[in-house]
Amino acid sequence: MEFNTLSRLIVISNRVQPPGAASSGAQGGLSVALAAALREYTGFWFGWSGESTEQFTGHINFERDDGVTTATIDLEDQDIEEYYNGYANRTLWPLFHDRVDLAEYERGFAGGYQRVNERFAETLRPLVEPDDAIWVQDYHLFPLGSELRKLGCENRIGLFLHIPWPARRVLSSLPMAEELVSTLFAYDVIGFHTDEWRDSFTEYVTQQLGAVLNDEGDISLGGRTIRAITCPIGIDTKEFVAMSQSETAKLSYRQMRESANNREMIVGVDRLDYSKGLEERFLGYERFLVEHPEERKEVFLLQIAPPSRETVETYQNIRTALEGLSGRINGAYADIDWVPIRYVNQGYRRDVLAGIYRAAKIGLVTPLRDGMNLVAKEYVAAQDPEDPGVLILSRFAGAAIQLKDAVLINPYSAEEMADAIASALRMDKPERIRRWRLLMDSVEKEDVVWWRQTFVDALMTDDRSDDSVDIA
Ligand code: ADQ
Repeated sequence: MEFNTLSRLIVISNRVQPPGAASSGAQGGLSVALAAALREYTGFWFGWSGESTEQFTGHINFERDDGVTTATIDLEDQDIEEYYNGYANRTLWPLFHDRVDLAEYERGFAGGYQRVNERFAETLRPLVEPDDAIWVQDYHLFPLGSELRKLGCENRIGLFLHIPWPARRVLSSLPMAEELVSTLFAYDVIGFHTDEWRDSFTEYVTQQLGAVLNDEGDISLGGRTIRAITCPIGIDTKEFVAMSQSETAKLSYRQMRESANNREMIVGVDRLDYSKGLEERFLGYERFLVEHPEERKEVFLLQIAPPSRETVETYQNIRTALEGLSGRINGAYADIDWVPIRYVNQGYRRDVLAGIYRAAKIGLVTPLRDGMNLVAKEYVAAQDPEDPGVLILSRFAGAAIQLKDAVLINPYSAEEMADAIASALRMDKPERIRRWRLLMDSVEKEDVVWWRQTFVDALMTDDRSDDSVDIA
């Protein structure tokens, strides 16, 4: 069955941020990408406002901003604590990034997570029309599809997971993991950034839940059949390239180059998060300084890391650790006219960021585990085609699958990182241009518009037999 006309697209994510604010500060990759995707369709973007209320009322606040309609609800403090700070950020996020040691298992978190998903479903349900396609985003809302089905929603419903899917053994440490994952069979399509995450999901549901994988690649369990697809997210490349040529970007480029004082700049831009490998990055850079004393004053690292999830203790710990580490490295190697690491904890406008990327000889993107990583793509898009910089990228970022022509490294190895920095600094212009062209081809071809279209096409195409789509 083909659905040729899409009446409306309803996107649902944990947090809805006014798209107009996207240019102004530290937006997560998801909100930047969704605002761009939503401008193309009628429909709306539903989710939490980020505000708290004394008692949940289900009141929806509609707004129209920068071509996108948003519909937001406020949550109670207890919801925020258990669902967002708790289950999403202290249980699922660390677990799905292979940090079983940091994952906290509290029944209260799981209860709050379920309650908020029910609240989302009950509030949203009256707004859904029969022809709407519903696109749920990320790990905060795994049970939402199943809650909507319980309320009689027969629409096409898809889920996109922005973070990795963990190995079966890792996921098995989560209490009630099987029940949680079973609810995903309420969706029609589930999207992942890479084949690795998709295959890991398929392995879990077939080996652990007894789901059946058929010849077409669809997966059946309990009378429901779903399709798991690989659909890597991209950036709004055209917009980012235009932004990197804007007056603001040119000014920030000039200011950076002046303040660099003829030194080469290495740049890192990440939310302050343990998955981004910032400690390992600082240690790899220190190793470079130790092994190449002659280059010390020729280069510096600018690390931009705005704080995120500050109410969660592990995030406070990583901040303290990085302050200590950058302080120690600067204390050990700085001179009166040179500081090896400039470490700043602020968000910047995206056009300012574009100018900073362009001024950097090296983009250093070294997560220990990352669903995709949009910073790597932004760095590529911001480069001067005549004289581009070099992207050093962790093998453990989903982006490494598409960006094979970056200098790929193992971020756990300080030696490998030091060698990569040294070779990137020495790389001649023809080789930089050759690599950059290949990277840019990928960033241009598989951009955010392509991502949205690929997912929505898969969501709207139903070629399964009729009896398999019955709602269980
Ligand atoms: P994030 O973990 O937030 O996203 P990422 O993909 O790198 O990671 O996106 C971060 C975004 O925030 C980028 O657009 C970047 O420009 C912006 N940003 C970071 N620091 C900033 C600063 N100081 N000022 C302004 N902007 C800043 C999650 C997953 C990723 C996945 C995305 C999208 O963890 O793996 O790529 O969703 O699916």
